[in-house]
Amino acid sequence: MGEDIERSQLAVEPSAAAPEPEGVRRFTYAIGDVQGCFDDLLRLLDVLDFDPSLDRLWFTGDLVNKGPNSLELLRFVKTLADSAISVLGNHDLYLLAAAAGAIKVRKKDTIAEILNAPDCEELLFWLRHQPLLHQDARLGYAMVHAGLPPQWAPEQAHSYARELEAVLQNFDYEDFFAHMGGEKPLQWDEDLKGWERLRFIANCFTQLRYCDREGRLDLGGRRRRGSGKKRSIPWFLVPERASSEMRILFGHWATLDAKSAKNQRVYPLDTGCANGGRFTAFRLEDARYFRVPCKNQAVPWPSESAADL
Ligand SMILES: [Mn+2]
Repeated sequence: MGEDIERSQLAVEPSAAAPEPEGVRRFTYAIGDVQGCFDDLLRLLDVLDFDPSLDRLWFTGDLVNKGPNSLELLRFVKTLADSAISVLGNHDLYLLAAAAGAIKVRKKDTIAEILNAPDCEELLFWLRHQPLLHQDARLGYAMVHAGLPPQWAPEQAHSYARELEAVLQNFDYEDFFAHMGGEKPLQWDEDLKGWERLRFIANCFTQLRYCDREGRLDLGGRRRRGSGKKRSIPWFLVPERASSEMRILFGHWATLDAKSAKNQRVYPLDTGCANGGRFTAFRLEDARYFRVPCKNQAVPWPSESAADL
C-alpha cells in the first residue's frame, strides 16, 4: 500500500501533464465516503490543489458518522455551495432519521455533535436536499452512494431518485423515517406503492451491494455463498444489467475488490478512509485517480452488514 500511495502522490507533482482547463471550470473530482474524516479531506484537497471558485467536488455520500469530525465536515461541504454536491448515503439517512426521532443513536455513532449543534437544523435541511442520484451528461458520469438494481435503466433510476428526493424534501419528510427500516421488498415491481416502494428505492441507492441474477436484493450479502439462481453477486456484475451503458461512480463498499469492477463502467471510490485505509478522488475530465493515506482514528466499526448500516 505504501508504495502505491507514494506513486499517487508523485503523480500530482506540478510537472505532471494535466489537461488544459476548459472555460471557467477546471476539474471535477469525485471523492469517496468521507465519514467525518475532515482532516483527511483537507489533506486530500490540498493534494488536488482544489480551488472552490474553479473546481467542483462530487461526494459519494456518507459524509457523516464513524469518523471524528462529522460536524465540521458538514459545515464545510455546505459552505462550498454550488462547488460541491453529495449524494445521500445510508449514514446520512441514519442521521436524518435520528434527528427525526425515528431511531436511537447508538454508542458507536459519532453524530451526536451534529444533533446538539446550534446550526443542526440548517445543516440537516441542506443534507436532505442532496440528491440520491447525480449525473452530468457532458462529463458522461452518474453517481450514487451504493448501487442500482439490474432492472433499472438510466431513465428509471433518474425518475425513482427524484421520487424519493421529493419525499425527503417535503415538509412531512419525517414520516418516511418511521417506515424506512427493513430489507423488504426484495424485488422491484413498477406497481409497488407507498412506503414499500420508497423503501426499495432508498435501499438500492443507499445500501445495495449484492443481489441475485433475477434482481432480488441481498443487502446483508448473506446469499453470496449460495448456489444457483439464488446466489447473490455484486449488483454491477448481474448479466444484462439495464444500466450497463452508464458510467457509475459509487461508494459504500470499502471492502470491495476493485478488480471485480474492471470493464463494467463502474468506479468504486470508497477505500475505507474511516477504517484507517486511504482516501480516493477520481478526476472525471481525465479519469485519473488521486489517493492519500488516512490518519484519522475512527471508532471501531467491524461489521458491514445491512442491519448495521
Ligand atoms: Mn454507506
